[in-house]
Amino acid sequence: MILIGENINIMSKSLGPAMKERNPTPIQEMALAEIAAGVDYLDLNIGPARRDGDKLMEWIVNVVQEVTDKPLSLDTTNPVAMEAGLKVCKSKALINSISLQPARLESELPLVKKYNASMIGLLWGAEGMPRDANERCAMAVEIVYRANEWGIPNEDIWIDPIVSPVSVEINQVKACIEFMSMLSEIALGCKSVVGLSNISNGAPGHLRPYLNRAYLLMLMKHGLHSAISDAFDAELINVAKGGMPEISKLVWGMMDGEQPDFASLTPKELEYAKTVRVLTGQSLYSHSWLEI
Ligand code: THG
Repeated sequence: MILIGENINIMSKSLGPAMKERNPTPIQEMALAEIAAGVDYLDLNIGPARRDGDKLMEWIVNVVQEVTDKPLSLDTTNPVAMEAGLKVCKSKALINSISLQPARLESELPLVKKYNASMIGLLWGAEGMPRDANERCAMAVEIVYRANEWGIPNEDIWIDPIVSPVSVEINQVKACIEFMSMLSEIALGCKSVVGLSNISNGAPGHLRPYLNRAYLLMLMKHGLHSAISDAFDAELINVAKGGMPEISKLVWGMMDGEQPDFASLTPKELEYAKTVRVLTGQSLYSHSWLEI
């Protein structure tokens, strides 16, 4: 499992202002802390970056590269900012992301080729978000076809099915799992990636890690290749690296229809089992799901 640290983003209360003021220290400290926590890539999320986005992306890539040579995932919807980052990126960059909107494909697929980058193919189409696993499959086939037309090989395409919050739409939560089980057959050699923390968006902060960890394990059952995730949840990192085999056995068993005897589970197993019931739609999400 490849982990992409999500923590350098313009929405962050401390790093957003540092980006605007061009203050490198907090960003470099965050980069080093994420790496110490065990991530493989750093996501640099500067948002839509409408004004001076190219200057900001060039600056932040350079600032991070002063302290590390870890590979970078460049996260912006501004194609001019994207190219400015690609120009100065020393390692093979991951472009986060390219969606199926015709204008985005035309402006960004050439950049993948020109800079020999990898790309996240975001399953977001002209009509917005896919509604189920089948629409995700159709979109994945389409984006791979379009990328191949530009000479981009499958191993450089990381498909992102778009994770939605469990508090919003359980059917979409299930659809991403189902899609992940189909991906290897429809897009041979492609990789997969999710924005894992999306699953717990809207949940109280202290409860978010439980959702993130259990959903990661569920996606891993179907061979998830990588996740953009919080670098500072040590248990999540452990799970991602295969460190909790007894918990994976429990979770994967439940996904195959096993019904564990809750009375015989350890407190840790119970956390995961209750969360899996919510994420599979067997119990309804509420902020108190762990207490029930
Ligand atoms: N797919 C792809 N890229 C993505 C996403 C995706 N990039 C953005 C996002 N989704 C993944 N990154 C984050 C980054 C931060 C948070 C969630 C997802 C987050 N941050 C806290 C918050 O907003 O409450 C803390 C912010 C802070 O540091 O102050 O939740 O799906 N390809």
